[in-house]
Amino acid sequence: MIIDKAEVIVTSPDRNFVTLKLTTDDGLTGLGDATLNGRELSVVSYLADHVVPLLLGRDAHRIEDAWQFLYRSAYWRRGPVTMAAIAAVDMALWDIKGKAAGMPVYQLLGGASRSGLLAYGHASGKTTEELFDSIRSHQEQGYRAIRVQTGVPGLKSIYGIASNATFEAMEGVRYDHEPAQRGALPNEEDWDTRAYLRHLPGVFEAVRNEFGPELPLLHDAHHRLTPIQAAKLGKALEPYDLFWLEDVTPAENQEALRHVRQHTTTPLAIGEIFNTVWDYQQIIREQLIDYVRSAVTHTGGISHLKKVLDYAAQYQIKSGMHGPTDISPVGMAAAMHLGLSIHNFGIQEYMKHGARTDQVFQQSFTWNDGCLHPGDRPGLGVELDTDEAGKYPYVQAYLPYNRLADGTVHDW
Ligand code: KDG
Ligand code: MG
Repeated sequence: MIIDKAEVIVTSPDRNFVTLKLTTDDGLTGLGDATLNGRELSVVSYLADHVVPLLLGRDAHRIEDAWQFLYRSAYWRRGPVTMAAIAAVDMALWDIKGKAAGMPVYQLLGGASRSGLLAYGHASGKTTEELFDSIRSHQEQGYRAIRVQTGVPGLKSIYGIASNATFEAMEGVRYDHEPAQRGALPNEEDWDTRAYLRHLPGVFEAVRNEFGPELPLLHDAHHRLTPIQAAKLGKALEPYDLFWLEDVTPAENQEALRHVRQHTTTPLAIGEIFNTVWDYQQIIREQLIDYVRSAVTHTGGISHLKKVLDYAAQYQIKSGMHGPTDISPVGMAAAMHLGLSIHNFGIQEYMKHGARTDQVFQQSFTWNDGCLHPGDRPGLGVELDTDEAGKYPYVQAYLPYNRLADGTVHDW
């Protein structure tokens, strides 16, 4: 089973996606997601210019060997671009192996450890009333776990709050998701940590009063706090029994989590911007987190993220794989196969893709009673309609960034 074709496909149905498609000499195809939100074309070049020539003629069965070869032979290790490129190759090879075996990938990973994957969605509102409506609407769509993001009085526009899209292609469409806004420059948003810390506990109190004690609630602080601010927030939210508090501090300083941990029993989740097991080494060993947030797409694929999660399992740390809309349906399928098979599954993030995206990527997953299942088609269960994909060329897009009132750039 020799790889004799490798194509890098860029499409922008509702947003930009980068997909690697491998074809073997016996006609099997495999897909891998290489989407890096706001920096997509750097991965396209990494794959097309440097990886595709190395793949042609290789044995498609040798997944681990391909991974080690791409990681070690580059000499320059780690980093989001490298690891997204390797992830795409890894996913595509698992997809091919599944098709060759006539089995869904989760069977190759050891079989199902559960019947479905509890998933959480993103509710948000500028005001408490809007937030309640958004929570109710998510419950109507079947979600049984909800991330809560709220506006903060005095701040115009902050991470995670739905608004009406301004770019032409999605005029009037409400998004609760992760907009790399189409345009030549990133949007500027504002931030004030003290205002946020004053406001947030009251919002969670109101949500608990309205929706009761059972509903799992999550919140994402999106890297914006110092360790002591994060500790204060974790403590203040303890009465509202969060499922997790995510990305409280900028993730690159692993030691910061030790300070947070010493002060609060609110469960902590981190890792959506991590790329390898090395980023987790200390926080897993010292049990400073409760959930691993990595996406298959950004952490070297199924093979590498499984190693991270197996390591985490020794410390009772569970998965909470990243699943915003910037993970393509291929990356989501990979997460579902991995999540279904491992023992230490925690929860899966799930934001629905747009209708055009669902036409480009034909998928086989199911959504029942708040749970995802990848389906039983051989491989990952996703096929790419290249004609549909071709209708939507790449559009330049950037994630927003933050400035404080005095003009200082702040974590977004
Ligand atoms: O591209 C950036 C998004 O993936 C990120 O902002 C999403 O924080 C995120 C989340 O928890 O889904
Ligand atoms: Mg996040």
